[in-house]
Amino acid sequence: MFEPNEWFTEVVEDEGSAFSLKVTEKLHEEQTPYQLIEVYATAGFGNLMVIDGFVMLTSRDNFLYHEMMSHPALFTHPNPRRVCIIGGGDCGTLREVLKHDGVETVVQIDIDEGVTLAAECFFPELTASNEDPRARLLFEDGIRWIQEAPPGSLDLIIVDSTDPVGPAVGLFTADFYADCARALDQGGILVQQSESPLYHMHILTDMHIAMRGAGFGDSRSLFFPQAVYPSGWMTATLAGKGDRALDAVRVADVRAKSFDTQYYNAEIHQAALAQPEFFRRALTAALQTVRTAGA
Ligand code: AG3
Repeated sequence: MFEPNEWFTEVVEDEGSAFSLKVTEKLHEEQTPYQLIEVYATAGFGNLMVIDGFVMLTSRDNFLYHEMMSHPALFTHPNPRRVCIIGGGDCGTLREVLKHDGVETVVQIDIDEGVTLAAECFFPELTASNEDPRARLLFEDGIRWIQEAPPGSLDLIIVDSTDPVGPAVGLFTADFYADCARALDQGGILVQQSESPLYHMHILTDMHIAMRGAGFGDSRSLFFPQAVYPSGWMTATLAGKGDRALDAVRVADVRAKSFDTQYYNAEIHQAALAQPEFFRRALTAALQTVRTAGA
């Protein structure tokens, strides 16, 4: 049973590490058909949402993740109009996407309506844009939705999921990326949360290999801090359909943007593209293996 003024801890057994937040109250607990959702009030980070024991977001620092999951891709694509978010039920990514005036439609497909209902209650600042007429919220299987999407019907697909365990496993597969590539128009971009470069290098290399194998011409990871996720360091990985390089940031448009951000700007975007040496080596070696095997 939960006692006030205890610590919520997410343990990463394999790495021998843990991250804790002091909690003052348990606000919500619900076992949905898909997962266990919990919400706590914390002493220093505002509200905390936890799914199946994993930290999803806090009021205090979710801006880092949600801005980096949305703006880099939106400011790389030359003219993103039709956007789809797979997962993202807390609506933080959706809010950032809707800040772009050029975006005409955003369909969000999260399998679990419980996440959005909890966000409406405990993170109302994230769901405040949900009534925007450009937004459509669906609660169904995002993998099937992408399979059924008309070819070339999207400019940007954002995969804002949990870790690759449970309902999200199918979102980290070559088959899913192939369906995304088909649903995207020429020049379309797929962006997916890709975990910690320090802890999950294998997830990152597998993801790049699978994205390229699915027909994406380029793939790039962006690095950013995220205090509340394992290791405190996070990545988002972009895959591009077509020839446009994914480091071609629309810098002038970022500088002229009509909305506020808390983290993202042109310098952050360009800096986030810089690859640490260990990452570059591991990725080069992994992609080399695939080329050799394919030759
Ligand atoms: N999506 C990323 C979850 C990864 C966190 N992993 C963990 N705590 N082990 C979160 C959804 C926010 N929109």
